[in-house]
Amino acid sequence: MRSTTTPLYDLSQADDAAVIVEENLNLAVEIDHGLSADLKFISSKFLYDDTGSSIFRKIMQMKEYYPTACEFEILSLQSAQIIDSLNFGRPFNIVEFGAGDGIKTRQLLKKLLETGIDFTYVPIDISEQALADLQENMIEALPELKMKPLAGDYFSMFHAISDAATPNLFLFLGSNIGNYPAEAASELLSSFYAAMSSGDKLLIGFDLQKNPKVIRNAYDDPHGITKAFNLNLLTRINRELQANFQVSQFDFYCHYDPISGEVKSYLVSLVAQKVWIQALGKEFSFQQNELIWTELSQKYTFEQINSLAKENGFIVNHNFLDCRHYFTDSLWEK
Ligand code: AVI
Repeated sequence: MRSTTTPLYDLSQADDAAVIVEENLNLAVEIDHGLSADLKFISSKFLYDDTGSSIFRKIMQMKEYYPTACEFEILSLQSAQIIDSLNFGRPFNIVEFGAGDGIKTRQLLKKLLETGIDFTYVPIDISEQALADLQENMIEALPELKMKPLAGDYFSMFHAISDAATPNLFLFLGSNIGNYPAEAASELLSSFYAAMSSGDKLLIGFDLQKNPKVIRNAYDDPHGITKAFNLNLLTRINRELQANFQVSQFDFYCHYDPISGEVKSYLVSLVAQKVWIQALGKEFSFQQNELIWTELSQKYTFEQINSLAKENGFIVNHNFLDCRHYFTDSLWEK
């Protein structure tokens, strides 16, 4: 029901909003923008609150969601070859963007420790909690690992790591790049490039185009886990922005287009409805069957990977592949 009290965030008076937790202000501004658009959207970065992160861990365990198993295989079976290709010849940093639970990365780190190479692991994540959990797990599994976790968003972390004296291997795994629309993906890659020194490397995960049914099943999963992952966005907005989305009045739809390589995920309004967001002091109308676009998961060809590297100034050293050739961890050099 519509409330008559004042909104928590008057976005026209953004300076007065300084007391608001910055993260919630970002959420408020972006939700306002996305739900006011002709084709409504919510950025996929908001999928990862604590509940969303835990649902995502379940997604990664589903047999239909092959990217995790493929990348785990690459990092388990080919870590020696990856290490050989680094060739830094002196101590270096492994800087991981969006480290998550670090289970896949651990395979590479373990091998490096076994070979006695001197390196420091620098995981970067926006969530302090995720970093604390990661640190605890890593210390337990690899007690001798040198680790310097950094909490913050990628862009604000670049200055903290640009120490030209120590070579860096950047890790951007899990096909996270696929969640960025083309222009934003290029912008991120060029920021990586700018933060790197000549000879630094980037190991970046790309999900490859393959039989469309395999891709469709990974997202339109029969367990409803990906649906829950998407619906949780509405629960999050209800909680953090004091909204009254009736979650049961929304469904999930996703679609893979093998021509463009895009998986697009949506929430679907099952009925004509109005939703009040108290933090914005605004009501939003949804028509029956109206969509909210929630995520892009781009699938790539090798030609696209090579041109992305080239356009952003990188040289492709090697594409490490899983046995089914579903996924590649591509090693790039500045
Ligand atoms: C994190 N990211 C690469 C995943 C993907 O495949 O786009 C997130 C995800 N969404 C639904 N399933 C998994």
